[in-house]
Amino acid sequence: MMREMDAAWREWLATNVSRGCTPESMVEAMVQGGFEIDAAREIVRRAASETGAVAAVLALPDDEARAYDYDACPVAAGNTVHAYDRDVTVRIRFERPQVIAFDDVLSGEECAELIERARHRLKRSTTVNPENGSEDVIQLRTSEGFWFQRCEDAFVERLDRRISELMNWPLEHGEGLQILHYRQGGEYRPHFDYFPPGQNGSALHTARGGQRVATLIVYLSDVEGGGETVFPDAGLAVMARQGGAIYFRYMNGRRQLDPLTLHGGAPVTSGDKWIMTKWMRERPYV
Ligand code: PD2
Ligand code: ZN
Repeated sequence: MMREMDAAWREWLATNVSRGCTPESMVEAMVQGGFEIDAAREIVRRAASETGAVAAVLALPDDEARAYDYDACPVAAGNTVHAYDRDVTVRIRFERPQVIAFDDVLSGEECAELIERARHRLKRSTTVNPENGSEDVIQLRTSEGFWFQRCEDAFVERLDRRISELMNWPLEHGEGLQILHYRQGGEYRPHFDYFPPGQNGSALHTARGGQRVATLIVYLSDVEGGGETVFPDAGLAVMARQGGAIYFRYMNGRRQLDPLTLHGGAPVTSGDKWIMTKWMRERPYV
């Protein structure tokens, strides 16, 4: 029997459309995956021609979208969360998708120190190529980044420990903190932070630590114009505010992945934007 679109293929298509893959390469991959060539051409043509292509491809039928089980979020309940050496204020909790906005995760001095440490060590950001797992520079992600080693010194260790307690996920499951800088015009088009299952490239990245389960984006600067973190399918936007952060969780206890966590960094229209990202894995990241 010929293959038909399911949630995994929709997600694959959305990721590839958003990354700007050529229609021919997507059709070819789909044919290799068992689709009839005319069906594959029509699916790709429709996906690529629609405005807001990513959202359109991901618009799952209601019952499929509901299939993600929103089990209990590990982040502690309450108006403030005690995280290692700091009390962090909770601003907003959103249940579907699971998103939490915080104030004062970092002090102004800590934000400034991180920016100063990273400023001279930035490199153009890359994106995982879902076909082969390589790290590619693409137009859909126009920022520069720098990775710290986990707990590389006392300052970084304090932040790693605070963030681990805030996310209520083991320190050892965290990737090193990443600093990102966007200049005016910089953006990060909508994507998933998890590695799309069933894609060749994903296996390479999940070999160490397994799947990503949750993200914390900390804003190191205010942004004069634009630069909000957007969840297009949830109709949610979070403005960057120095020291504040946004948490979102996309893998539940059943290892399902939540497509509503599609998110992006809107274009910076004025000034620049600095963030720090922590990605947590399902297993120790060693
Ligand atoms: O800069 C952002 O707001 C942003 C948006 C989406 C960062 C990331 N994703 C990321 O680092 O994954
Ligand atoms: Zn992201």
